[in-house]
Parts: sequence; C-alpha cells; structure tokens
Amino acid sequence: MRTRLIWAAYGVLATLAGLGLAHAVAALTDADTSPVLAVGSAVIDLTPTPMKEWAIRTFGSADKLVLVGSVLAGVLVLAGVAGLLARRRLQYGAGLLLVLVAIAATAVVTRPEASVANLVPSAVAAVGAVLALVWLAREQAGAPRNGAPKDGSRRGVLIAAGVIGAVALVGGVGGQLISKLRLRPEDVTLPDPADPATPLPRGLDQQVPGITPFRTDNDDFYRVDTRLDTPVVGTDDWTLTIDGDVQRTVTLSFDDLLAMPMIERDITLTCVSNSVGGPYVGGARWLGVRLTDVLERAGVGDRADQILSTDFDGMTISTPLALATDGRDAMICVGMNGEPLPREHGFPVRMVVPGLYGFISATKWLTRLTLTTYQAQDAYWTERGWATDAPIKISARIDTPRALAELEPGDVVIGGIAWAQERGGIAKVQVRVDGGAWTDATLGPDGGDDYWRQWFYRWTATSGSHRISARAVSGDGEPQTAARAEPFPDGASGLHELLVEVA
Ligand SMILES: Nc1nc2c(c(=O)[nH]1)N[C@H]1C(S)=C(S)[C@@H](COP(=O)(O)O)O[C@H]1N2
Ligand SMILES: [Mo]
Repeated sequence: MRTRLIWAAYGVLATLAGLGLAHAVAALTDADTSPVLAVGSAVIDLTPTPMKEWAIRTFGSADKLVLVGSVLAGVLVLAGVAGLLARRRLQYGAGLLLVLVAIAATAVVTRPEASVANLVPSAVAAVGAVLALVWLAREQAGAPRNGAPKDGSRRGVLIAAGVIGAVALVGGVGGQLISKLRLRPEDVTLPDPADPATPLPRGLDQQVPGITPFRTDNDDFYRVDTRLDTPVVGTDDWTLTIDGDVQRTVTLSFDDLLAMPMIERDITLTCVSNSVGGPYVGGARWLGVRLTDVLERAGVGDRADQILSTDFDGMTISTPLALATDGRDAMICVGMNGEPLPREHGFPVRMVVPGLYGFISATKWLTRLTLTTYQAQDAYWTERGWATDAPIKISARIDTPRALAELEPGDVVIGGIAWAQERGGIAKVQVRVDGGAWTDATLGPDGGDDYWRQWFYRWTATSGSHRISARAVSGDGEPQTAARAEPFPDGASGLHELLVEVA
C-alpha cells in the first residue's frame, strides 16, 4: 500500500513539474496556452448552455475558479494513476502522461486562432513530466523495497523529489508573476473627446448607505467572457479590419482610430446571464469613435443584416446591423472612466452598444467587423442557442437592505438601481411591501437615458418578516414585466423581491 502511494505521488509530482514549466513558458510566450487553461477553455466551449447557466447560478463569479480547480483535480488523479502504472512498467506511466498532454494539446490547437507556436508549452509539459517520472523511477529502483535503506539510495529519491517539486513551484509561481507583469497597463494617451459627456451629477452614494455607486469603478466593474486568462493585446500590431459586404475592405491601426473624432457617453452595460437582482451590470463613462463613422470608412453594402465582430483570438459576437446603426450611441471604445480600457475589459479596443446585452454587442479585444447575414454566419453564442435579438429588459434591483437582513423596527431606507437603456431611461421606480400598494420611490439624479438610475424609499418597518418588491417604468412609459424568465435565451425578467426580518 505504502509503495503504491509513493508511486502515485511520483506521478503527481512529475505532472506538477511539467505543468509548472508549461505555465512559465506560456506566460513568457502567449496567453491562454497553458495546458490546464486550454483544457478549461475547451470545457467551457463544449459545456451545454443549461449546464453553464447552472454553473453561473451556483458558483457565481467563482465559476471559472471551480472549473479550473476541477480540471486540475482531474488531471492530478490521472497523474496518480500514471504513477501507479509506472510502478509496473515505466513505459505505461509515461504513456499515460503523454496521453494527458496530447488531450491538452488538442484543446490548444482547436482554439480559433491557434498556431503551432501555441503547442510549445504542451511540448515542454510532456518532456518535463516524462523526464521527472523517469528520474523518480530510477531513484526508486535503486532504493530498497523493504527494511533499512541502503546507504545513499533513499537520499537519491529525496533529492529527485525535492528538485522536481522545486521546478513545479518555481514554474508555477514564476509563471504567475510573469503574467502579472505582462498585465501591467500599456502607456496610452487618449485624445480628448470632440463630443464630451456632461459631468455626471453626484449620485445618492453618500446619502443611501449600501446603494450601488452611481459610477462603477473600473476595478469593480463586472467581468463576463469566455476566457480563463486576461489577454495581453498590444497597440503596436493591433488593427481593426472592416470587411464582408462592404464597398472596400478597410484596416485601421490604433493611431488611425485615435485620430478619428471621439465621443464620450455614460452607458450602463448589462449581461444577458444576469439573473433578476444579480450583479452583472455596471455604469461607466466610455470614450470612443462612433461605430457608424468606422463603418462609413468601408461603406456598408445592402445585403448585410448583422455585424459579426471578432476578437483577437477568433471569438465572435453578432450584432443586429439595423439596431447598431439606428442613431443610438454605438461605439468603438478605447477609454473607460477616463482611462484606457483595462485589459479585463478589452484593451485596446472594444465595442459598446447601448440597449443591447453585452453578448450581442460589447466585443472586447476587438479586431474585425464583418458585414454579413445571420443566414450566412453564426456567432459563438448563436451556435449555443442564445437569441440574436436581445434588447436589455427594464429592471429594478434592490441593493439595500440585503435579502434576509435582520432589521430594527422604525425607519429603514430601501434603495437600489434601475435601468431601461434605449427606452427613455427610468421614469419611475415603485416599491411594495407585503403585496400592498405600489408606492413611488424617490429617484436619484439623471445620468442620461442609457445610464442606470439610483432610487430610494423610506419605509417604517414593523416587527415580523416582510417581503419587499420593486419595479420600474421606462421613460417610454413601459412598465417592467412581472413575468418570470430565466436568462436563457434573451435575458431574465420578473420583479426583484426579497424577505427581511424585523425584530
Ligand atoms: N471577446 C469577447 N468579448 C466579450 C465577451 C467574450 O466572451 N469575449 N463577452 C461579452 C459579454 S457576455 C458581456 S456581458 C460583456 C461584458 O463586458 P465586461 O466584462 O467588460 O463587463 O462583454 C462581451 N464581450
Ligand atoms: Mo453577457
């Protein structure tokens, strides 16, 4: 039994060394080619939509951590098995390690923009893991099976294990540090907007404790995408190509884009996978070029009905052409809250289209706009059954009190945020306690129709448990629907309701 455990540990140790080396090499060369991350990404792409929904619901923003953790755990179990096989015959163990790496390599090369160079980390993992296993097996063969160790032989095993463990650790930690360094923001000077936004009024942030800030800091802005890493895209070799059904294919450099007239707008971005009352919504001030200005450079033909945008890694998002060009402030963005886009949010260039959920409009790390038809080409989420036409639904969220809060009787401020982009903004938010009458809440300042609005309501709480509900009415006069819908396929609906306990 004890020898078995030792051999299993050898398998795990050898694999960790291979992975550590691969991680360091991946960090030095290119993003997302670390074998574990590649397998994780492949799992994301292959996971059926309902399971993805379940994972997001169950694990929230930790869903990716859980995924990477599970992949790693699975790999390590198999690595242990490889160690056990190596005890019988070294070739069997090494063979299983190579199979594991081959699976990872397949995940790497099937990424849309993969090149042979992306296989380097996997190759390093293969060589590293096999060499480590061979070394450990050699030393173990020299060691006695039972009884007192022969002089020096036990020491050989310990040295091998120590060196291999150190390689795993240095590779893993070093890789992490290198990626951190590479993630430092690039030094970019943004132009002033030709068409600036008016200063954002002061919100209710100080007045209503616990309410969502009127402006979301870049560091606090929700992040949703299919990636497990943070892409490092530089401005020097970045280009944006506009092609497909156009009069002429145009390619813009980063400087070309910065030379175009900039607009600045306050827009609230929302994710289709946000559940009622959920966190995937944020308000920021965006700086960029009008999408229509960019499209005009190429001259849009008359057959296209979708803009298929592609990111630097070949991931695609489709946007209805008619909606994106109907006069709304659709933007090709370079700035967020007065800074260049953070890498997590699409540096150097992303799209933002007010009123449409991010998955059909907000392409990060943008490199291509292809004018095409829904008939001819499917984007990433279209292939997975999500809607192609998904305007953001009118929503009110209660930020304070929190669900199941324990309150004192008396004055309680109920507060939150509501949004109705491209529907005239928020005209009214109403609150109801225990199914009673709907009463108007007080609205915070107006940041524009495409921006969310804070609200609050003073409630005199009485002892007992109470149900609080909120609903919004858009500036266009449309009330928020109470009909419940899950996020799939075109966004959640229903009223945000929560229970509180008053002592
Ligand atoms: N390249 C790329 N862009 C993307 C995504 C993605 O997975 N890849 N996700 C989209 C989705 S679903 C949303 S909601 C927004 C989120 O933008 P944020 O992470 O900056 O908040 O980005 C969109 N842009
Ligand atoms: Mo999204």
